[in-house]
Amino acid sequence: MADLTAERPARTALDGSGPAAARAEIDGLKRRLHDHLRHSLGKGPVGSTHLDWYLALALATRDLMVETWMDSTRQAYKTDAKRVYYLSMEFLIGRSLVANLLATGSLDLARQTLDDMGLDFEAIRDCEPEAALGNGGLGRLAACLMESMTTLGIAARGYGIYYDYGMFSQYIEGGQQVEMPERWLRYGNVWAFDRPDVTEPVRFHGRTEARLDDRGRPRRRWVDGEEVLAQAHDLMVAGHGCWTVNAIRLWSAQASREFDLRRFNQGDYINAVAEQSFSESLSHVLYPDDSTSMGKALRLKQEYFFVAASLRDIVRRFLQTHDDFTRFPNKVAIQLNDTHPALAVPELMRLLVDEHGVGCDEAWAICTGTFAYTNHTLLPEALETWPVGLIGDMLPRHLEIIYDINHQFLEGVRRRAAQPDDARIRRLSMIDEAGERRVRMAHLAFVGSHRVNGVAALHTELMRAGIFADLHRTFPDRIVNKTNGITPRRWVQAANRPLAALISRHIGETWIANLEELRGLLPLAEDPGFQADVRAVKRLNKEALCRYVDGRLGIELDPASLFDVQVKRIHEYKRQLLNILHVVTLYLRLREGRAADQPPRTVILAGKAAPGYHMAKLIIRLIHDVARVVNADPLVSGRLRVVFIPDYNVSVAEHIIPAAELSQQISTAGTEASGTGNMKLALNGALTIGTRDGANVEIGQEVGEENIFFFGLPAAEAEALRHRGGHDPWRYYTGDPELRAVLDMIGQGGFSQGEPDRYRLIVDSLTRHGDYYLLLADYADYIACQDRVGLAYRDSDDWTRKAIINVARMGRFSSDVTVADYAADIWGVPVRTEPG
Ligand code: 26W
Repeated sequence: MADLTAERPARTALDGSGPAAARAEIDGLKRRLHDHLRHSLGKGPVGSTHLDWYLALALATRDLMVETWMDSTRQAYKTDAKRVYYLSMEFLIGRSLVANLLATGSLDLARQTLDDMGLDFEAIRDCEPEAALGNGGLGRLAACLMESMTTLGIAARGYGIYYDYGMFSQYIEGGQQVEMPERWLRYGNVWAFDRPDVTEPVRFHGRTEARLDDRGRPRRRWVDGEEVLAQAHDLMVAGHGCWTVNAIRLWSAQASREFDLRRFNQGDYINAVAEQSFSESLSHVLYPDDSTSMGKALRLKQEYFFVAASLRDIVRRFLQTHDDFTRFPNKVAIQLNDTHPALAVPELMRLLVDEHGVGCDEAWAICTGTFAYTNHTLLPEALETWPVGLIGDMLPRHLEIIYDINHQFLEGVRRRAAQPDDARIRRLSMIDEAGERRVRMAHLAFVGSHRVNGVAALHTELMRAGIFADLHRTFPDRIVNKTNGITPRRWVQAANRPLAALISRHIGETWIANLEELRGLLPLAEDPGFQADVRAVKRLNKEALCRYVDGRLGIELDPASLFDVQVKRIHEYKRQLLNILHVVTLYLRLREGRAADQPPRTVILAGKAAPGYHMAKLIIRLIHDVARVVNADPLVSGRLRVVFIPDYNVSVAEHIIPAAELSQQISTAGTEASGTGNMKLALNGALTIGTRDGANVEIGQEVGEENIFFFGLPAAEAEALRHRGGHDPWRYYTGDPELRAVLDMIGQGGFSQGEPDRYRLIVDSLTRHGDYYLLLADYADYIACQDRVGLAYRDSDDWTRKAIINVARMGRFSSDVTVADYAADIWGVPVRTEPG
């Protein structure tokens, strides 16, 4: 068999121009590393650590990107290109070294140079702290889209917050999640250019007053209150081949000078310093919750903080080359990543009307021509609303503007309506008047945008029929679909080197920038030689994961067993619990000798629970208790293992995903907006067991029903069962002896000896409290489907054939495709189709 780890030549190095040229490149990089070690880090080679070498290599790589960055910026100015601004509270970037080495074509060179110096590339790579500035799907999507925008040559910029503490680290103690803060910036950040000279003042509180402008027209303005400074930090993002480099500009909070002086002059030095650090605490920490909108004032403050700084930056850049705002929507597109930046709508209105003297109607046309909004969730508890009182106190002028916009909007609806319909007006309003009055951020974002998109076809359909039904009737062309995607650079080329090399050997290398070319693998699906190579790649990746798990957890896994993987945030709607019900079912069957036809299986789970989400944390504990009992039972040894890999993040995902064979995407149909892990896993050759939810539906359409394992109620039926009553979980419990045995074992302490009630809450939530996510309704079909999976796995040629078809048909889930669609349909910007 061919050498599967062999790497293709790179653009800049070791390109076959002979051993002398290769030598010269290696020597060149060595010199640059030593140079950085000495002049940037103040160290000599003796006694330098892995971290020092990481920093030196990262700096040398950064040097390769800076020139392109300057070029890209100059080019955008020269052509006055329309710019795309992606506003997101979260950018879940992960590590950057390997991604940037690949983009600059210097990964092979770096490896060989370090080898040559007797240094361990992997150990050095792993010194990089994780840029975990996000919770999960939404933040990771932002990172993938930024990479693809850059690859496609779009003049794009991300805007967000430079949190001191990103996502917490998850430790497991006694089977339970413990959260620890992670100071990811403790060694500085090589990839960020800190810009103490680029600051924007951001005001909070104060009051509004009437005034006359220079032409005597009545205006309002926002005065007094307190100011915080937003300071810029620029993270470079390289596109594939490093033909374009863009930046993500993240803001940190600094106490303002004016604020300092006022307090210090009052003579209270100590308290003044204390207050200073209070205002700087604004950007300290990412809210680690993606399940509920908690309504904390600090969160609202963060939202306005980064929106206000970003918009000032955007407007200033626009005014450098334009004298008035008429062409603003032709030159600026602003994408709102969920409602978290929705205050951008009233803020841009305020800047235009109050500060730049634009008329209200014109300003509104500019706003709606500029903004577009992406919705990422249908879960009612995750939809943001903020109390009117809180906004009025923190942002008094914005509340006035929101009321004005809402008034105009509802008046328009009334005028156009054949007959008045107060209930409809109440449903459309940006203000929820039931109980404490609250601003509905989704309505604000929707009305202020010219396009609103869902992130998978089913999700978009459900938006039109459900939460946005009334708005959709009012603006029938506004909601569009933009199915999510993932960047093949990080998720195959970097994470799965052996698979990338194998693919390139057969169809050349251009698939990396044009993922649809993977279809070229289809004829090979039947080829026994290729099947053997694909299997060998998977085996290699599984063995690597075994070493990783053994190294981190001291648990030995069997690389010959079926690697069954569910990795994502822990949430009831994602139904990790259903997975566990299957594990326990299989366990009981194995103990009773009733699963002889099933292959050995390793069930791998990973994911974080929001710190305040009790049920999710209890599920993590149950996973550990089940793992402990199952893994220790000699009766099932060699047949079933369960492992929870702690602290799931982008880097951990890069270890797990290439080794997965079965991808579990089992959310209750109608609850997962899209999912992107489903795409990563299928693209790496895992088969999916899933519900007809989110992008699973489209994955099924692409790979064909015979190459995916669907089960469970479809969204319409799930919805009908749930909301029109009729779901009687008790009936399933009493009617299915196997299910009953499983639930009894969990509920009566079978996995929690000494504390039989530990999982009472879980079992009761299913059997007695309505089983909101319909686990029991889907259980029997899920188990039957898992049985089919097990049998299918035993025919390893056919399984591999299916896996190849999955890989070959995943092209449309490249984030390049997603971005090209946003560019054409929402932003109105051209994309590059050829490199360079
Ligand atoms: C306000 C608290 C909060 C914070 C974040 C609520 C909800 C969120 C996000 C919308 C949760 C999220 O990450 N959604 C995920 O977005 C992905 C990218 O579009 C989708 O693939 C996932 O299906 C969706 O759950």
